[in-house]
Amino acid sequence: MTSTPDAPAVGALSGLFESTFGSAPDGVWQAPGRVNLIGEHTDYNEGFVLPFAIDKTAKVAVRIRHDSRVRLLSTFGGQGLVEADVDALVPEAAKGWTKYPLGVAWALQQRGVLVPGFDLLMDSDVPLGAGLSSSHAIECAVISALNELTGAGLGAEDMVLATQRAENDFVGAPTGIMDQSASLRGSKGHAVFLDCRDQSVQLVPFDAQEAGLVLLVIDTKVSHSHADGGYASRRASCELGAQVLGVPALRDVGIGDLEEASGLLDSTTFRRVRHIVTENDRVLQTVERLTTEGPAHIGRLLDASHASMRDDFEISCPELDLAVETSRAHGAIGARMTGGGFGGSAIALTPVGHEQEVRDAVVRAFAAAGFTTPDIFTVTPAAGATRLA
Ligand code: GAF
Repeated sequence: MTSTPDAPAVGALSGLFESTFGSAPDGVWQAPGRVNLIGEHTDYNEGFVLPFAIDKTAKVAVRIRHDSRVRLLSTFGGQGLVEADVDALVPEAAKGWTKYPLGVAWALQQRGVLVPGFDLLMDSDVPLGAGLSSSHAIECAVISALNELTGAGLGAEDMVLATQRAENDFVGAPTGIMDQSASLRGSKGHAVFLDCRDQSVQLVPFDAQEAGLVLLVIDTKVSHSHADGGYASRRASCELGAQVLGVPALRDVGIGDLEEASGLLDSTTFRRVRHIVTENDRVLQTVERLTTEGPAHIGRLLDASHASMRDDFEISCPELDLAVETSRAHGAIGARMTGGGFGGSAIALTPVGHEQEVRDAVVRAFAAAGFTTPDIFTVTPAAGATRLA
């Protein structure tokens, strides 16, 4: 066994696996959730994103079986032991968290990988439904395990595509490739600048602390699901926009093309397109500023990104807007909702000296508005998926 800083957690998970399934796991893998610094809904438009992996992870202990049975247990979710037959997996039939590991097994099969039965125990401290990609963390931990244990030998790019297939065609959420890429390809101290057209990655140093800042995550507790209609309808608008404008994807529309586009598109589709086009530009500007000047110089871009999602893409909600506005009013240098929207979390880039003031003000504002008390914590870029034992 490899010795890791997570050794107690790994030991506990292995012990529970052994007492549940009768013998030790073949190994333990973990994969992180993510925060997206900027670049929202640009991934499925073949554009640019800048997420990073966080130090909240899903962990799976897995043992390959010699038959086709799958036995799944998690430390949360209250589903108890769930059984399935790996040779009879049916898209959209699985319930709760088990659809993610079963979806990964199914997606590997679709690529021709022979997946035997397996026993799997999962634990996770990525908050569920908080827009921090808890589902992709599970999928990335599972694919890391099954990729190794089946000898499939997929590289990171192919694991990203397989987990996307699991989400799109097994779970039923028409998501892009950002979250898996952050979880599988993240690196401590860096944001992952991903070109979603060719999956090329540049790791961009992001050290808020060095700049006297903290990045606060404000989990609004408004839970969301990308299998609901809002995400799919935004994606459909983008596809319509690209079709009318005669481009393969909105990535191919520049800021200079927007004036002409406004005459060709209905007003809602135009605003959706304008968000994607300007957001791609903001990602490129953020990378440039992080590289040349540092995190203290990206606040205005975060603010503009939020305004664009609120007004043009219309994926914010009153709780996210309140978190962003209150953070800004109490000293944050930039704030925006992060992730797919319709709930989940906001981020606020805040000078260390204002951290407590922002936290207190947001909690007070939520109470005054009658909203559920938010959960507020700091994040820093952490390592991507790895084998722990
Ligand atoms: C969700 C999706 F899973 C991502 O692919 C991405 O589209 C994001 O919403 C919005 O940027 O997290």
